[in-house]
Amino acid sequence: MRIDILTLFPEMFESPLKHSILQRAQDQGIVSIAMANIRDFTTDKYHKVDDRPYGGGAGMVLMPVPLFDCFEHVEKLAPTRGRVIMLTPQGEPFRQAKAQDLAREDRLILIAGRYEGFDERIRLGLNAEQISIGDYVLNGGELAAMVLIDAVVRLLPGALGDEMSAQDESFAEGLLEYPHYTRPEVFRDMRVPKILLSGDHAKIAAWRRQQSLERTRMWRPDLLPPAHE
Ligand code: 9D3
Repeated sequence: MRIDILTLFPEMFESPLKHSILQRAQDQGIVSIAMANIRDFTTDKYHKVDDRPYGGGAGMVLMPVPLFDCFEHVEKLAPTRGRVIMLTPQGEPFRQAKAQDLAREDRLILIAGRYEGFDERIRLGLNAEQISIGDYVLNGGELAAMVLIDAVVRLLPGALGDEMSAQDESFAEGLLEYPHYTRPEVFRDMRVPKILLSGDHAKIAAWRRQQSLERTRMWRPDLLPPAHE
């Protein structure tokens, strides 16, 4: 997969992409990630990328011209356009199913904004999808783009060890995880549940399943199908 990111803050992406799974996936050629700085496509003396909104109001709006020039440059860097995604607060809420859907693409072009928003003609002219990562206010789209990349890249074949990819099915299934324990057997008067030491794998599986259901009902009832009556 190739991922291009259009941003005003390419440096924000450096550290997250340099660690752990994301670095290894790039080293192994599973994904290649490139940043393009929207400001590099300005032609005026002040490298201006934002301007005041027509009709008035607070805040500034990302101008369409440098963004389109940046996009047209980036588009040509690979043979296919893939999916074009703007990170915006009014986008579709990002979920695991969307991550799985995006992981099947061979290219993504992500656009991270700043200021009050994008000039509407950016979305219309690029026919871009919009994604939000949740109902809280960020300072820009960069961290949202990184969240999306993190969730998608770990789903690419080979990005994780095989042992973990199987485990993921359980989250894709929509339940919270059962509790985990490791050594020591007693820590500050808290014991590891006896069943986990029993060696009875069928009983352990049943206990974990029941724990998953109980925790989901307690902490994330919204994940369960609506109860009848
Ligand atoms: C007062 C209106 N605000 C909209 C909620 C303005 C506004 C706030 C924050 C406009 C842009 C932003 C910057 N946020 C993002 O670019 C963003 C975001 C987010 O804030 N929350 C969740 N997902 C995302 S994806 C991009």
